Amino acid sequence: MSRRHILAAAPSLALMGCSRAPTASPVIDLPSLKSTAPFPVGVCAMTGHLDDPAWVDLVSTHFSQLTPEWEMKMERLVRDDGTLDFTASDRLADFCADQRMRLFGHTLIWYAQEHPWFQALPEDRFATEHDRYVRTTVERYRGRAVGWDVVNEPVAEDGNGYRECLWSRRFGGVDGYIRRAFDVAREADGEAVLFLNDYNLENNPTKGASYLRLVERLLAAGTPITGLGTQSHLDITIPEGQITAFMRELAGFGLPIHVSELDASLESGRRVDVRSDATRESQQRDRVVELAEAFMALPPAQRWAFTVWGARDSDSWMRLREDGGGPNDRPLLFDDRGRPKPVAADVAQIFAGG
Ligand code: 9MR
Repeated sequence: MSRRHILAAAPSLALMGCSRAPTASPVIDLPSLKSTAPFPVGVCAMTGHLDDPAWVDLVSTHFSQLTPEWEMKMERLVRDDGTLDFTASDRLADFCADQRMRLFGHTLIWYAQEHPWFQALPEDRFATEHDRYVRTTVERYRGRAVGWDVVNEPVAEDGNGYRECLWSRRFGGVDGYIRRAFDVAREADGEAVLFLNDYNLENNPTKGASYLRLVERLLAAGTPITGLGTQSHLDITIPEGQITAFMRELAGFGLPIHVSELDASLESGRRVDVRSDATRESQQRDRVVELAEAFMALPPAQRWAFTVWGARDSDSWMRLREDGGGPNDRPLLFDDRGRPKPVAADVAQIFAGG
């Protein structure tokens, strides 16, 4: 157990002493994360969550920013005839307004969402329709969405090079399609912070380096990237120091940084995993603590937001994954019943500057 674990666990042990008998999971008296942190604390959400009063209560207590987990993606917005359907994303935007939460737009152009309607377009309409999609979506939420993941996940899975996709093929490679999406988004909203977002940047140093090189090149060419998103689906087995090292390099651009999708699976996806539950939980806490500390160590102006990819463990996309994750995974800060886990107390303490 690290020093941080012992400190963060202390209040819960004190509280346990007040109850009549120790229970299986100690009660943690978690302060409101959003009130504790000197930056917005985000969570992802789907419209289904809005009808769950326990989720609404938890989210309104602890979170000050919301990323639509699915409903603002191309696969949801674009109908078969190419028209756009904003009913679900509007509901999430309205929820944010009611709750006084910031709305974060996710995501405009993504290799994984090559909508069939776009695939079928004749070449001479492609650029116009691409621009129309980006412009219409960004303009709709202008003044409401504080930022956008303009391009998501451009770096190749193994970190060597960049993904080829519908967008890169039509717009002259990775630099071309990213530049185009950012230019249109900037024209559509002069205020929103525009992010290039990717994952495994801390987990895989090769991928982190490719991302940094891409950002450097795009900025040098005048691309209006004004924020850097690191998803942080953490691999809890990576060596200590790797997250910190990446965050320091990321900070070198001087741009706002968004930890945009934090979770930390306890499952490796391997057939045989001999780690005990206690070992996995300790690894998870250590890596999440390292990330939170590295984020806190950024210059205040660069701490744009710290977002977790789900409120309760039961809300996590990991539960549906077969290669890692799975039905027993517990990758988030709150358990299935919405009770804060020790890792949440660790994070709160770090955000409080302790
Ligand atoms: O968690 C999201 C899941 O519910 C969706 O089915 C999936 C496809 O739209 O996307 C998941 O979120 C991904 C995010 O948008 C981009 N980074 C990786 C996330 C997990 O796959």
